Amino acid sequence: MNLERDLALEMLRRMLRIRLFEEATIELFHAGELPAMVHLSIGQEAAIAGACLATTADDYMTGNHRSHGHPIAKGARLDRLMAELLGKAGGVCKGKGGSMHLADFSVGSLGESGIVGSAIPVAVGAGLAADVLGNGLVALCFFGDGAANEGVLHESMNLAAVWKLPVVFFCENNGWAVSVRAGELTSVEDISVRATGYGMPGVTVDGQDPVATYEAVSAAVARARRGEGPSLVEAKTYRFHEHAYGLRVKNSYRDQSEVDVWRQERDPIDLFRRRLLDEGLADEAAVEALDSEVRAEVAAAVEFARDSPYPEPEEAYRDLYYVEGAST
Ligand SMILES: Cc1ncc(C[n+]2csc(CCOP(=O)(O)OP(=O)(O)O)c2C)c(N)n1
Repeated sequence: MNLERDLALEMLRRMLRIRLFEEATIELFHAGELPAMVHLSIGQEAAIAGACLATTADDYMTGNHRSHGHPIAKGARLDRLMAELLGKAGGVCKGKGGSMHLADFSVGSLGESGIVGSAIPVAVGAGLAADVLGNGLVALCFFGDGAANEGVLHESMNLAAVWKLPVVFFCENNGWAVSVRAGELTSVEDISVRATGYGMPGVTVDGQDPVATYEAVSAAVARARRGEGPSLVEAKTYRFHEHAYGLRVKNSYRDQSEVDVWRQERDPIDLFRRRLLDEGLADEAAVEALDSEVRAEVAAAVEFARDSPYPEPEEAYRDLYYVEGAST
């Protein structure tokens, strides 16, 4: 692909936003300001940024417990996301969702979820809505290799294929489900081959390359918009931190040398920065300026989150699903 400078810089910007936003959450965690553990996407930024940039801000998107990268890459405001992590009223969900339950409808982000696999049928529902409304929108559905073994994914892929719904199933295969290696739980090497069983195209790409995920998702989005139905894209990637930062799972399940190789040789941001410089798409000054811009954006987001008040106690009773007269 002949990479254009603007798109390339936007890919780098969104990857940096995820990386620096999440590094700030680590600091907040250690300072005792973050009330819970967080599942970090550090290491997986290229997969997410490339996929989201292949959609428009109106297209729908659902995610999972590894939850910050998806709305960030979809274009959500960092300040309101950070406020949500701190449980503040200025957060995208008024401080009532927290890290694992981010949603920002203004950029098509329908929600993340701590229940593994639970947002997958939501994406299919969004695809059905787009089909019925004829609005031309597509639903991008993120899930992990662990979720790929949940029955709900298979039911969802089948239904989306039968009804030719505009859904892009996107598997972030980071090789591990908490402490279990993907190969111990999954019957195939490439999860994308499962697409054949549902009569849809499936492809595996390098998840450390945002251009690879952008191209694969662009093709899937184009097919979906033509009314030809869903696709499955698998990105092989790696999470650099423990399953959840602050959970203190013993890291003995994977060799430190494995982590070191990915961090040192397969860091998506390092690789892409080098590519931009090598291909003359940006010079050192442009790359450094982008880094400073995103650092300032993240610092402002932390300040906004700190300054935002906690929600009033009555907020706990608002935004609930309640049916008048239903038995309890
Ligand atoms: C239905 C359900 N089962 C189990 C869990 C516990 N759990 C949380 S994350 C996770 C692993 C998910 O692995 P994967 O889908 O590969 O995503 P990753 O964490 O690697 O990004 C499990 C089993 C859960 N939250 N929900």
